[in-house]
Amino acid sequence: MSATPAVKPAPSATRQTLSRAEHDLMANAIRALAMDAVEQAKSGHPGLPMGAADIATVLFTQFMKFDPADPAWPDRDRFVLSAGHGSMLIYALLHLLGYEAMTIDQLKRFRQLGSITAGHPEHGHAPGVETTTGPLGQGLANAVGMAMAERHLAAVFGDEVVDHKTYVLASDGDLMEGISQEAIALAGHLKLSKLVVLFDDNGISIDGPLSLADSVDQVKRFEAAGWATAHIDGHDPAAIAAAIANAKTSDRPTLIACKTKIGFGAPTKAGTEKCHGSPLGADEIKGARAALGWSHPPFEIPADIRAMWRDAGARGKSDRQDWAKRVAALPSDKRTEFERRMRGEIAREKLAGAVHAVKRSLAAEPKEIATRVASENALNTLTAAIPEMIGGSADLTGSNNTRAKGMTAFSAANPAGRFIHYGVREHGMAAAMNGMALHGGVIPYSGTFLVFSDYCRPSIRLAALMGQRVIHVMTHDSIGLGEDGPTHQPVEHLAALRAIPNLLVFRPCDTVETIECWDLALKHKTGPSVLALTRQNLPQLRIGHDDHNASAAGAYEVVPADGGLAVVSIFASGSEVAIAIEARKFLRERGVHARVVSVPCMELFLALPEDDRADIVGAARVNVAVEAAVRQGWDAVIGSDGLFVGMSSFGASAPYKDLYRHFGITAERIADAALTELQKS
Ligand SMILES: Cc1ncc(C[n+]2csc(CCOP(=O)(O)OP(=O)(O)O)c2C)c(N)n1
Repeated sequence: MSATPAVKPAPSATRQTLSRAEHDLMANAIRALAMDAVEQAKSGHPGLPMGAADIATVLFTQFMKFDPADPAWPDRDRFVLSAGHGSMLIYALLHLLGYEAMTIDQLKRFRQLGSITAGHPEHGHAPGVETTTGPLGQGLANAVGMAMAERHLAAVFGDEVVDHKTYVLASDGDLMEGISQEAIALAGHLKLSKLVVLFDDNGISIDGPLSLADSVDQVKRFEAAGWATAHIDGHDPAAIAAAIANAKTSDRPTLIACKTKIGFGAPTKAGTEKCHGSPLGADEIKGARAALGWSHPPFEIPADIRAMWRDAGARGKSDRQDWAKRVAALPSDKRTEFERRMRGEIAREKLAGAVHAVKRSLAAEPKEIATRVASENALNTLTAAIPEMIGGSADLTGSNNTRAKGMTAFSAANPAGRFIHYGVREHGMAAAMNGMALHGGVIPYSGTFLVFSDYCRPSIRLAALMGQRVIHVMTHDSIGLGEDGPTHQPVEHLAALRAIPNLLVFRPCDTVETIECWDLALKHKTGPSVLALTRQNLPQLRIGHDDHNASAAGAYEVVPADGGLAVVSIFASGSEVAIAIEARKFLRERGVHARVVSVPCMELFLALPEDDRADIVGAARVNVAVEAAVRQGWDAVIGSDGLFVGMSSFGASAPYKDLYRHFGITAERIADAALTELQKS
């Protein structure tokens, strides 16, 4: 054990003291429910819950602060089952502890359509499930974000109302995933002392013994990242309790490597990959019941064991009531602000005021700047009005313009800081942001280059699946970034992001659309957003003040056809809107009337009622779409017979104007393509 000296006494007043026999009965209840539910579902993972039952029993009976009567209590401790395949562990716990929604019937319907006991824990299904886990490593990285949010809010509102721990149960697979390195390095650097990772060190994965593929000394790895560590027998309740009690006094995050036997109790399969991910089978279950001394029928928990679990579930009630009194005793403006932030409700008038102010100044003084700079300008006003916005960047801060005026860096010494230097860790950043959003009280936004959305993608997908408001600022959004070349030039990324359900992908065309898109992203409470922004300067296309958010429709006519009905409609996003307007001029010189439709957000456009969409698309003889990216997705706007001017290969290294010419994304080319098509029809 290399934990640091105590800084605070470990609270023990509310601890449940159990004899070894009582502990075993409680842990075996988890084991029995796990093997029975997996057997009934004919699918699932009994090994982890059976192996980690002792750890979970100690944690929940002696340490976790929670109240089943109020699963969303803001000051509860968070428990993240990062190894989501072991979902029956958390479902069994929630049931036994008395979470009302987690009935025995739900356990009987494990992994069935419409049950809250999904194959892997899904946030929003069962109260008590803090985050959606399953993709290994994500839960651990989410937990880092939760612990960061806790530190920040404690610094802002005081630790009398924000003071909780984040516990993670992580498996070998979690720790083998690369994302874990980013997460633990960040947590160690930030000295997130209220984060405790319980490592289910069972040495088994799907293929067999870990020795097939891994020989990392995890304890040393965490130590190298600045963590306190301990190595214990994960079936010894006293050792588990001592290690957690010690972790609670650490000034650093703690890893507790718990040596366990996967499938503990299964007579022939325990300790092997055979119990990782399939039902044990009737004979093995019979043997396990005998070995564990559990003679009760499937899904039956004897009243005395249930009562012990319910006692554990009742422990937190008085803590919650005391906390509610402390919140009530806050000065009323602080309390109102705390409660508003924890509800995730933006102060609408303040947001409207900020957007109005930015638009007014743009109307007074139009600007020809890159949308990344327009975003920085917007952030200077928005972050002043919306204190829950927590920015950050995976390095590259000066390039993606995400640090607003006056934002200090978040650090161990300054947890009130609102700008997070994530380091070169896009994967860990995006996952931590999900954890922050799930924690509540903050709205995280990030910065990196659009091409590196690939490194954030797994977490963006999970944010979309969980319906979490996280906002990714992704700049250098096309070949328009120029000389850095094709490694840095996104081509397929807009299409790939647009393919993720419940994600809004914004690509504003100028300063005005940029503030409008920020407004929409902040109001999109039920999912993530990406703002794709340029490196190169763009003209301001919207002149004059208008409080109406034109971008909210996803697409709108930015320049109408003059002198008659449009025979050509040109649709474009971002930097290509100005080029489309130029093409319209060429066409007019040739006597062809064209209109230009800006498409800052395809998802919002596609969500409109059909008639509204038809109005925006119009009835021109030729539809052309222009975007410095691949065509995929645009057919939904222009039809499969529409023309597309964009990219069909990777980019190249050159000054950006040369690249636009080289790849034919020019006003002349758009006009020529439209004219050729008109001649055909
Ligand atoms: C990113 C990711 N890759 C692969 C999987 C599929 N998978 C589920 S569990 C697992 C490994 C199991 O080993 P371990 O994490 O040690 O869990 P245990 O066997 O101890 O239950 C894998 C590869 C996954 N869930 N997530």
